Amino acid sequence: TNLARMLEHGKLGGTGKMLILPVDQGFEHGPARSFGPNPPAYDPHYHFELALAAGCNAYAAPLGFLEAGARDYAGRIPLILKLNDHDLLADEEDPEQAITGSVADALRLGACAIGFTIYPGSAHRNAMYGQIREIAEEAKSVGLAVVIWSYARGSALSKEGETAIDVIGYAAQIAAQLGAHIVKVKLPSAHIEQPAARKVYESTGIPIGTAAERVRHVVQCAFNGRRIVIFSGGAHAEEATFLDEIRAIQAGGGFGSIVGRNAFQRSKADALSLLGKITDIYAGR
Ligand code: FBP
Repeated sequence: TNLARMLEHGKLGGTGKMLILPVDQGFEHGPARSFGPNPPAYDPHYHFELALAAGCNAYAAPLGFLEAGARDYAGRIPLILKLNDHDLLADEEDPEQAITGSVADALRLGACAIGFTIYPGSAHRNAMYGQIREIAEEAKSVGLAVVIWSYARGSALSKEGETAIDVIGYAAQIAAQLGAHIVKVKLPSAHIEQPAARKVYESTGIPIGTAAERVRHVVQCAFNGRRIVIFSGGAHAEEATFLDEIRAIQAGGGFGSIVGRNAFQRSKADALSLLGKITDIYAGR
């Protein structure tokens, strides 16, 4: 029911596609880097208003931001409570996340889902897999949907490897196997990181030449479309470039996008215009 609430809400409601506003960057990247380009975004209420005005399916944020808007916005938009977070204050080759909220918090805030980041490729990945296994069991037992941010990074991977097609496909599979209803990954490049995988991609001719083909392959890796795969927006980009990525996700059978910086780092008018264009692409208009 909670998954349906998200799929039915907003301007994409009923299309099977999703557009989610995630605002955990204040924690993940720091407040000035995140909100400095558009200072009204320091205010947690700004993001609720933006998600509502854009007609997003859901708004995802850590505990503090959701609590700061709970009184004014409760029940107006499906919420995803991010239950773990990572900061950039210490330089580390193998990142891990701190648990920053609970399933009880998600219920208290009326959220539809919990969100959790894993870092396949980090030396700490197995601890994160164990944490989400336990948390997902608890979340599902009370009817909450599970959204996994599956971000490959860590000393096992090159920088290029973090978005390599084999690695993103693998990250999507791991999140699906960990029980995610919604899997969130980065848009993959044509790079292949692992030699063993390269052999298979080359010998079987898996089509990965275009961005749309790579999206299709990642969806295939997450149970052939039986799990919802959405793609992250990434750092602030030119509108034309960004919309080309959205068209590739749509053409490749992706389920939508989770767009943070490309939304709240623009003025509200520009963000609403961009999110409107994204919505039109996913709605097939
Ligand atoms: P963006 O659209 O801003 O990329 O947001 C998506 C997101 O997953 C955020 O939830 C998260 O804070 C951020 O990306 C992580 O990005 P990075 O790769 O820089 O850690």
